Amino acid sequence: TIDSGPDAPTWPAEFAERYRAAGHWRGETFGSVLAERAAAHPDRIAVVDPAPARRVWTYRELAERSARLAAGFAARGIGKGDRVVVHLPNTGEFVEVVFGLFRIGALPVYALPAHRETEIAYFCSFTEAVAYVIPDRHAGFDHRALASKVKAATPTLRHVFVAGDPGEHTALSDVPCEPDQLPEGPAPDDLAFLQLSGGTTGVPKLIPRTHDDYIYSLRGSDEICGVDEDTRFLVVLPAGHNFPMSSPGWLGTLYAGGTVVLCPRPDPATAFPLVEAERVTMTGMVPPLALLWTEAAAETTADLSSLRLVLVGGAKYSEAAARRLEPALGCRLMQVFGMAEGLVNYTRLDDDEETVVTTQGRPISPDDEIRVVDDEDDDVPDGDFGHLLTRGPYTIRGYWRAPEHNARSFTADGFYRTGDIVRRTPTGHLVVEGRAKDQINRGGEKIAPEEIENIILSHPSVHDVSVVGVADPYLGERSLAYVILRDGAEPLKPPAVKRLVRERGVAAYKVPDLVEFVDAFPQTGIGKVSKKGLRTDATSGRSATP
Ligand code: J2J
Repeated sequence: TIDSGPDAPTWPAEFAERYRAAGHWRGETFGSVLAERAAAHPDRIAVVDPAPARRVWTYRELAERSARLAAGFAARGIGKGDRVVVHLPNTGEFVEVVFGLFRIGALPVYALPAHRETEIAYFCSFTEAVAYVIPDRHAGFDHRALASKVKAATPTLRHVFVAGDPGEHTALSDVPCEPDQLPEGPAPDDLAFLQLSGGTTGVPKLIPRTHDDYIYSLRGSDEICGVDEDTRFLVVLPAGHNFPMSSPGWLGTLYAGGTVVLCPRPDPATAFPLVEAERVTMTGMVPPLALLWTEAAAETTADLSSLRLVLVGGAKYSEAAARRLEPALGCRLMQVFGMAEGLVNYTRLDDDEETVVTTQGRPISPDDEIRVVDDEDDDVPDGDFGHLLTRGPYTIRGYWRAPEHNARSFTADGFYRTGDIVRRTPTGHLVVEGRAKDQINRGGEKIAPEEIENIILSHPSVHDVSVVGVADPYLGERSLAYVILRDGAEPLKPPAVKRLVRERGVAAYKVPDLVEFVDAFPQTGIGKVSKKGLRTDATSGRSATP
């Protein structure tokens, strides 16, 4: 193969030196952190997996079990820098497996439970993954059959490890072995894993995070949220998502020596009894879920009095909904505006109520650089809105193996173009006003319209298509596909368009909620489809076919 340079741009030496000198990057790795915690408090409970039968991992057990897995992975030829797609639900195996991979410097690639064949095949082939880790069945879906197909299509993929009944693959329980000859672990500035971007393009981009940078974001998040060894954090969102992983999330909780409780499903009927039984103190969720929890709290008989703090983020949380959360749940609210690329903003525990309900917080780090600019990249006057650009000690300098995309998504001096439109208050808090990127934020789940448009375009009756977000009182936005049929083509019905997307094997949340057939899209001056025009059209009360 041709050497096409490094997999991703990283921080220039003078920035790395500055971040080390400031004490942000402390030379820790996930392997060293777990070993230290296990030595300091071996018998404290690290992880609780409550369903179907309650299982617990002490810090000693988590360290021992992940070391045995690391040895087993190494014995199967998996080594430093190798990519492993991890597609597990919120179970103890997820935590063991990623710490096993961290220990040998192999890179987890975090798939979400909703992902299906199209996404998984792409992650495996694009990352040249050597292994894929799955449950046997989850939420009515048999992951082994999907794995067989993907394995047959991906030459690099040598192993499929299954938590549960392996079928034709390898049981995860057969992997562990004696960890007496573990290879040397990764360096602190090595990559730790690849996180998925929300995406604006036909396929999601991969986000390379290092031990140094991610651990700094955990330490900063822990400090802001007051996470310590008494924290019991409930993971209600999928554990592979950046928010429940790091803001402060399960990794932040483990960093602080607290207890992580894995919630199999996010609904109040599942989560509330767990809050009571495990005396959960903290959790994080997206706005639609926060609405559900707020409403359900009035009716529940579960004792939620252990809850101290609920973080809400991932999509815009309305001020009205934010005002109702604290009284309903009897705990503090913190808004969080973060991104898997890096920058995370939190309101603070000592912010007044107005700030907590009307802003999306301020950055973790004094070294997070924030610019709010116009279309020409010139700074707007303080307090005006504009595009948010950011650079800092835990914000990537480029996506993994995506040089052309990087040239567009980063400025020449290394600022990440978030695609968010924000305004900065005099206290430095950010208010998210909108979005310039072509993305739909469906209750925190991100959809790249281009990905869905490409699928719909493959239908012979379709001349053109544009997928846009439309306002939705519960989800914030849902997706609408405007379809222009070919002249004289066989007519299509909305369900057929939805089926086409579903049957392509993509996450269910990407299937258009609405489909409308039109003769033409609104045009802009330069003749391109105006997504903004479409959005206004769709939200102005014109009916769309559900
Ligand atoms: C409005 N938009 C928001 C908010 C994210 C913590 C919290 C969230 C994420 C996340 C994360 C928003 N109000 N409060 O990784 O660590 C939108 C923005 C942003 C994009 C990032 C974390 N919080 N958003 O949501 O990588 O558009 O990360 O750029 O999934 O979500 O999406 P993602």
